[in-house]
Amino acid sequence: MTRRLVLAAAQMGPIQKAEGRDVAVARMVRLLETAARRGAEVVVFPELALTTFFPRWYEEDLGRADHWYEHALPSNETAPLFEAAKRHGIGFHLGYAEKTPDGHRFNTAVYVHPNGEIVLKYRKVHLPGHSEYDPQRHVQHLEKRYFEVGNLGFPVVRAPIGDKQVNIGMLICNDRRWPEAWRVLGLQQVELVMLGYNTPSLNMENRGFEAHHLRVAHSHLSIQAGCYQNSCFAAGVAKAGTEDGNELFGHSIIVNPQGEIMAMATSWDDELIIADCDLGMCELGRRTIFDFARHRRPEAYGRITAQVGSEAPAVWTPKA
Ligand code: CDT
Repeated sequence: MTRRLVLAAAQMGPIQKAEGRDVAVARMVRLLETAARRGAEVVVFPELALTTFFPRWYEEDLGRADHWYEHALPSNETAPLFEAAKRHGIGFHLGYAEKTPDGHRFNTAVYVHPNGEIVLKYRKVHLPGHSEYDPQRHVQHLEKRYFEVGNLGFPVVRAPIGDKQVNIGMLICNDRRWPEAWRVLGLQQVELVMLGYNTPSLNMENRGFEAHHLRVAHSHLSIQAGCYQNSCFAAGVAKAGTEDGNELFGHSIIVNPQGEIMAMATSWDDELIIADCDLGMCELGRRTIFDFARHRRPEAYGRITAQVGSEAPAVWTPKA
């Protein structure tokens, strides 16, 4: 029997620093309602979808940043999203800043069943940027200040979406650039990777040239390779446009297990893209070129987990 999943990626336009969660949630409810009208069974929202991308703003005292975090889910402010999902019978993925009851801070994503239950939670592992104010940068990227490294690994769960069971996993933004993260999901037979991002159009490290047009290419390259090499679908969903003068590049995509882009956003605003995904497509790679059980050679991969930074290779010199 064909297992078809109608998958929606809800790109979001900018959210300004002064705008509250009510503005973001109202926009998300509209996107979710449109997704439901168009027959989607799940809708994927971006990383840190409820606020502006606040790690660009430095706060000396972490306590003064508390207002950027969710302390409970749902809350009064996010409840309308949960209610809309229930009303329309559609699951959703949400990225948000999490502050736990015992005071830990994570860059987190959840997949929520239409009944409001949290099916899967993931906390971002690869945190880019820096932890202290960097005077050399025009714009800060303080994820290492505001978040701890995720402590849940890369979980995959088999859970209902619409009327079928789907193997669901998640990555958050910078994670998409790390093949190790995709492979850990692939080793759990992931079929759908939900992936939100906020990526600036310019590399703000500002210590070397990076061609502007390659920023989007690298994002797509990473997601397409991850899907192909692990025989899965992904929804890569951006927060896009100009937040308080800082541009995020958008270009949200839905990708199939052949690494092909099935749908792509064309605006830098709130925009829904939808794809009809035949989950059976995950089988081809798994049975042939990426049949892990037959072809993987973990005995040769020791460095992947034994080492963090790269090491210089042995030097060859001619005998004569
Ligand atoms: N949010 C996030 O992870 N953004 C990064 C930007 C890195 S620039 C410090 C990304 O990899 O897209």
